[in-house]
This record gives sequence, C-alpha cells and structure tokens, in this order.
Amino acid sequence: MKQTPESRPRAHLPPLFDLVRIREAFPILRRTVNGHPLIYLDNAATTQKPQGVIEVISRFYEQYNANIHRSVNLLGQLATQEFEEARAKVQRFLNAASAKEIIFTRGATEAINLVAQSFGRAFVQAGDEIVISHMEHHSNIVPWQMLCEEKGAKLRVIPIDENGELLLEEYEKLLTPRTKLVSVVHVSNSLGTINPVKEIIRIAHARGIPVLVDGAQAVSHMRVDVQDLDCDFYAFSGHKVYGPTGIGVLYGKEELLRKMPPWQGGGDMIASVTFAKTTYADLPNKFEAGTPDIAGAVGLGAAIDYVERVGLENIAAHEESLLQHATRRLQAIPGVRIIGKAARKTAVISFVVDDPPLSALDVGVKLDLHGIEIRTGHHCCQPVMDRYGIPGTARISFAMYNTIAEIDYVAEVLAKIVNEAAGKARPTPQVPRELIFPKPFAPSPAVAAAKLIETFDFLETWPERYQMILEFGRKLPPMPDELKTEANRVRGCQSTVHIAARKRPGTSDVLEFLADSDADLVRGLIAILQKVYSGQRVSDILSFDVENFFARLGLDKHLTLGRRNGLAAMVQRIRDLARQIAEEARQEEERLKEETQQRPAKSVSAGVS
Ligand code: C6P
Repeated sequence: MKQTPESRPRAHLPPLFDLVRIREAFPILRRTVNGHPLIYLDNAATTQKPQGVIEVISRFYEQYNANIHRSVNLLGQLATQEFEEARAKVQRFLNAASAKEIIFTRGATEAINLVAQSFGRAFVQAGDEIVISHMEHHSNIVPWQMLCEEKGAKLRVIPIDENGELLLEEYEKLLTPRTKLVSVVHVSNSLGTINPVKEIIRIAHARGIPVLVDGAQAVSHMRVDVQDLDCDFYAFSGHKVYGPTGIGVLYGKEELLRKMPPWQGGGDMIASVTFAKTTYADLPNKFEAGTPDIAGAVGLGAAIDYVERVGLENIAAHEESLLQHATRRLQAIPGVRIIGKAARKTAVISFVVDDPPLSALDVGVKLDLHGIEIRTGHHCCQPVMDRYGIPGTARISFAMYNTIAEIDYVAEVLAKIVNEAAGKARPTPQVPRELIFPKPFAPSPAVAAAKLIETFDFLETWPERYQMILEFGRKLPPMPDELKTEANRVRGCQSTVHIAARKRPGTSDVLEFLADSDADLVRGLIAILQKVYSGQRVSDILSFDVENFFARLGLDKHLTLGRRNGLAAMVQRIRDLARQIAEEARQEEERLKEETQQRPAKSVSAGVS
C-alpha cells in the first residue's frame, strides 16, 4: 500500500521544536512582573503550566468530576477511566513494566517518605545502614534520618568533590552487608549535577542492595527508563514536569512493592475490613489510601502528553544550549563564581557573587525588580551549602520555554547589579573604639512603628518600599567585628546575621543592640527592628505586636517564607534577650528588697551611734 504522509510511520521523525509556539502555550509568560516582561528562571522549584494542562484540569471539574474506584454511576466511571489512563501515561513515560508499579503520591517528598516508612518498617533493623549522598535534597535526607532514629539504624553519606560530583570509590567503600538501601538524587537541584545512577545501581545490585532514585529534577530534562536503569524505586513530582502541584509518582518494582506493607490505612487500599482482620487491595491501590488528587493525576497525564509532543530529546538539546550559553555569560561577569561544575550537568546554574560580596538574597531581590524570577538560599540542601562553606546561592534553572535572549538580558542585569554594588561597595566603616548604640528612634515601639508605617504608606509600590528598606540598611550603625561571634549569630536566617545586645548602662530594663548582616535587604530589616526595639523598655518590647506591624509594612506579602522565618528568628532573639534583662531586673529587685528588709535595723543602730 502506498503510504500517504499521514500514514507513514512517525518513529523517525522527531517532533519540531518550535520555541515561539511553545512560549505561546504557556499563558503565564505573557504577564509582567514589577513592570517588566516575566523571565521565569525558577523552574527547578516548579515549572509553569501549558494551556492544555490548565484546560484538561478545568474540563475534568466541568465534565467528569466524581470519586474514583467506587461508583457505578457514569461520572464515577469516567473519572476512574481518566485517572487510570493518567497512570498508564506515567507507566509509558517511565517505561515501567506494569501500571501496578505506578503509585500516585502528593509528590517526590511523599514518595520517598512512603518507601522510608513502608520498606523501612519491614526491612530495616537496629545497626542497619542507609546510604545517601552529600548532595541530597532534604526530602531525601530527613525521611531516612527519621527512620534511622526510630530503628537505631545509621545514615551513611557519599561525599562529593569540589566540582559537585559524587566520589564513586568512596561510595563503594560505604556498602557493607548492613546496607539496606541506597537512595540518591538523579539530578541535583542545587548543583545541576547529573549523577551516574545506572552505575550506582549496578554497584549496589552487585551486593544485593536495592536503590531508590530521587528523580524530581530529572524527568523534565531527560528521558528516564526505569527498566534500563534497573532502579528499584523512582520518585518524582508532577509540578516540576509542567503538571499541577499536589500530585507525584512513586515507581517501584512490583516484586518489591508486593513485599512491602501498606504505609497509610484508609479507604481504597483494602480488599476487606472486619474488626477481626483487614486484608489489603492489590497493587497499586495498596499504597493509595483515601481519595487521591484525581484532577491532579489527570493534569499530570496531560503534562506528559505535552512533553512527549514537544519531545524530551528536543527539550534536552534546547536546555543544553541554554546551559552552555548561560554558563559562558555568567562566568564572564567578574566577581561571579559558579557553584557546581560537574562534567555532566543539566538546566541548573547556582552561583555566588564574591567581589564585591553580594548576598544571594540581594541578587534575587534585585533581579526580581527587573521581572527575573530566580531562587536564592540553600534550596533545601543545607549540607551542600555547608560543603562549600556558603550560606546559599542564587540559582537560575531552565525549562523548555526559556530563551537565549532571556539569558542575555539576565547576564546584563546581573553585571549591572554587580557593578553598582562595586561602585557603592561600603567603605570599611570607621568603627569607633567605644561601642556606639543607636539613640531610641521613638519613646516606645508602638510610636516607632506608627512613624515607620506612615513613611511606608507614602510608598505605594514594593520596589519603592524595597529602596526605602535598603536606604535604612545603609545607615545602620556599624557593628565591630569582635561582636560577630558564634554566640551572637542568629540561626534560622538564610544570610549571616549577628545581634549583640546589652542592658543600657544606667538603666535596669532598657535593651539596646547592634546588629549586622551580609545581605543588604536584611541590613534594612535589621534597621527597622532597631528603630522599633533598640533603646526601649523590655516590657514594651515584649508586649509589642510585631506581626501586625510587619503586615502594615507589607513585609508579609513581599518576603519569602525563608526570609520571613529569618526575620522571625531575629525578633525571637531580641525578645529572648529582653526576657533575660527582665529576669535580671527582677532578681536585682528581689535582692534589693531583701537588703532593704535587713537594712532598717542596721541603719537604726547606725543612726543611734
Ligand atoms: N526542589 C527546588 O526549588 P516536592 O516538594 O515533593 O515536589 O519535591 C521535593 C524535591 C525532592 N528532590 C529534589 C531533588 C528536589 O529538587 C525537590 C524539590 C525544589 O529545588 C523545591 S525545594
């Protein structure tokens, strides 16, 4: 039969990579941020959603919404069909041997917790060991720590080198007869390293040890074939592969999943329930207790369809050119240092600005003012940051819709930020020999707050308020380096923060403090705290409603959760110091009372003499 173009096999024809059409498919890319066209480079945190995915989710709620696996009614059957079709799509996407091996979870985090709890409960004993790596996301550290604590097992960590590559010889040395599982990340979210997971699995399997792969950052950038990798478990999140949040996947080899006990109990995971005994459903339902995120699964199915239509090979090639170009452009900016230089990397560039020293937070906030969305901080990889001796990095991460032009613009803006900072590099402050604490800004925290709120009310936009906060920071009284001790360090802040407080000389209950940070924004926030709290009576400090004050300044909306936690940690430290002074004052008062109770007798006798 003569083949028409339509009937010809399409296997050899890769889909076209049409960047213009791809960008058109993502409605959010048409919006502006702080008055600039959006440049979204925080794709490792979550990817944007194509119109098709948004529509499929809406259509689900408009046309099929019903609970699954339960109803004989038509809607229930349609919803079940859609849900199970999504599972089949995931199975094909990962090339799993069977749909029974695909378990829907809330995300990669829940998938790893499922294995830690279920596999761990059944197979890990006191003295056993779990091997992870130094570049894991907290989601692949904490569940294992919790398990180890519960069972009396030990966590072993594969070290990484300066480039951000795993030391495979060290890995082999860590494997012992006590090793019950190896759990490693496929692509590091903080360094971009692509780990040689196939080799890692081969080495573990040679000793009969199963392997979990955290694929949260891999599936949107490269084709993953779980049978070819031969991994025992593979975890990922829907929202990082252009699907919705709240849905993710645990792939597990059927044979292993069958041996594992259920994790959560509830509806849909049972075969039968009596008070005497419950039997469990077959795979995959055994691990899916309760009503799942049905629309989320359907949306994930649509996202996979979209990715397959664009072609993972095309996406990988495009992102590789973005990575190469961005690496060249960032490396060319003096003072910028890339963290993570593995030979095999994908889609992530983490960097710090050393000269002039600019905190990652300031870089992120300044880029945001130009419409460029990146992530800053430890990226839920604190051990990685400790390995490099840094509090955090600025991270740009790519997706299929990013462009070379966007990267050029980011590089230009970043170079300008670095140059401006160099021009304005704070002259080494003339720190006076005696400590100079600021004078009280107002008679009480409440009056100080009212003055600040009045100033901020004049500034309508966040960029204006941000500039004002920076201006406050520039005028922060200098803090001598001798006071920047470990004891004065405030933990819980993503940047480095020190607070040194004392009771104002000549008073019994007035607190004053000096503080500093390596981040300009944080210096500004410190200045605000200083205006409100320093030089005030401790009782006023403790009764001041700081949450409401922050909300009136708009900080609750414009600061990230990490930054708000940092601010809360600073407030907590100030309040603790205030409590300490209040307690000392109370003890002093008691001591004086005791003294005066004894004194009258003495003074009478003294008077007599
Ligand atoms: N990393 C990032 O900005 P959840 O939150 O379950 O969807 O994904 C957790 C997770 C697990 N492993 C890796 C390698 C990850 O990168 C993430 C999520 C985001 O880097 C948010 S912290």
